[in-house]
Amino acid sequence: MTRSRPLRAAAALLLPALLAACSSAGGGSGTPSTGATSPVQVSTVATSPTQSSAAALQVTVKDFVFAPASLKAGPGRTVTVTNQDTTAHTLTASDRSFDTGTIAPGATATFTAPQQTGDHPYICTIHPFMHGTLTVA
Ligand SMILES: [Cu+2]
Repeated sequence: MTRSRPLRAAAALLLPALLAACSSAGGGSGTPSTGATSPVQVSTVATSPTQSSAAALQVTVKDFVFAPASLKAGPGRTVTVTNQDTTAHTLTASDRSFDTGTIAPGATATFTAPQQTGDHPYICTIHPFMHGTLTVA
């Protein structure tokens, strides 16, 4: 069972050699499928974190609900609002410090987060029962 493979070459090609050895030595015992799924899991994990401070700030309106209902943004950040509903909405601060104006169904608008830190409740002026909170911090 002594292999004559040079150690220098084995070191340079360590991972490919191991994978190749695993595949060829497995002989269809099911081992290669485990190795094939690993990269897929890694890429899935890499795309999961979406709440980065550098990521675009986004509110979606659907079924008369702001999602997320509470959003954190830095002062002066631009927040994008997408209306996925079948009726027009607004996203308007209760103190009018920011306002998208009327957003038609399927349209997108933006507003600028105020400089004042703290919680800024907002509503839809067309449907005042719709509400959310922008936290500037
Ligand atoms: Cu509305």
